[in-house]
Amino acid sequence: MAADPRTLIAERIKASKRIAITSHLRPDGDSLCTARALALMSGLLGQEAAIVNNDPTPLPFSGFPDLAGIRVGQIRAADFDTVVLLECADVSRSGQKGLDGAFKINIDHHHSNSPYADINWIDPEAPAVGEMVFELAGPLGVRPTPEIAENLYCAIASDTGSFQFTNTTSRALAAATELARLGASPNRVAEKLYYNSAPEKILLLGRVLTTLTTRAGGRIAVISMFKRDTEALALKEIDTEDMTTLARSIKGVEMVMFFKEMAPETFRVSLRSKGSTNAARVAEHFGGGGHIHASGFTVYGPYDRLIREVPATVEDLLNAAAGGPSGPAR
Ligand SMILES: [Mn+2]
Repeated sequence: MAADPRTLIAERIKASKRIAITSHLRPDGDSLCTARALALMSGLLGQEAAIVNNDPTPLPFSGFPDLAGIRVGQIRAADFDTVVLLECADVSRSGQKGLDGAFKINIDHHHSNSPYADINWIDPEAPAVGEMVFELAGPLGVRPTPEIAENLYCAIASDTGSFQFTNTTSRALAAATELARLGASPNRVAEKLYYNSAPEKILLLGRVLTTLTTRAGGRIAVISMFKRDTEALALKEIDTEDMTTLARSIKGVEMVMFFKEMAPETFRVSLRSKGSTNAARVAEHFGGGGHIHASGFTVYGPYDRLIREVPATVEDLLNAAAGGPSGPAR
């Protein structure tokens, strides 16, 4: 029987002096807060740990003082003994180019078909990579400080949508309980994650929600955002996920189509779906791609025409996938 990857990872980290931690392109709360927690844990062991991501930290995480030390750019492999990749199905997901000769540790809670690293720990049953790194505390011989615990809690809270998504398992809740015991404050994390918006963002949300229409008997919700809205509010960086979430909260909605004007007559369409409604298949029809519940594609032309034609095509695709116009199989 192969050795427990947690033991192997702990041994390698303890034997290292300088560790680089990176995560996937467009990093999320799970990968960012977990990277910070792991850096602090290895700091307790006396190591230098740097967090280096290819992409900048997005809102709301860019405002977290705890994550201010994250570097944006490329890892110089020669500067580190070990590179830890969080939630990267392959090296290219990290956007890091020079890692061929580096000793790599791959920690992921998504199915990954290429165990590309020197040590691979893939646990698709884990609710978040934050929960996995919490499991490393024992093998590493560190007791998480309140700051570490809060970062791990934040990772799990963010990846489970505040304990609402399907990955909200007893394992997620057990880790959250233990992390709260170690000093994480669920209220403080919720304030940072969800009660941290710029007023302009809420005004933009208002503008976007006035565009809401539904079709296919209420199964599809369509919202749009225009450049004039973001420009009028002088918003540089926009987090649109909760606009989608609000549209998706409508009873009976199975798919949200979000039209975002990128340039004149150029619209990026983000799709979010639930249940068996396949957003990836719809995106592929338009030359885009993604996952079953999150995908996107780009369309070109005048908005008035696109908003008539594209949702109608999507409705046809959903009906065809369901085997008829009566609705999808459950
Ligand atoms: Mn995750």
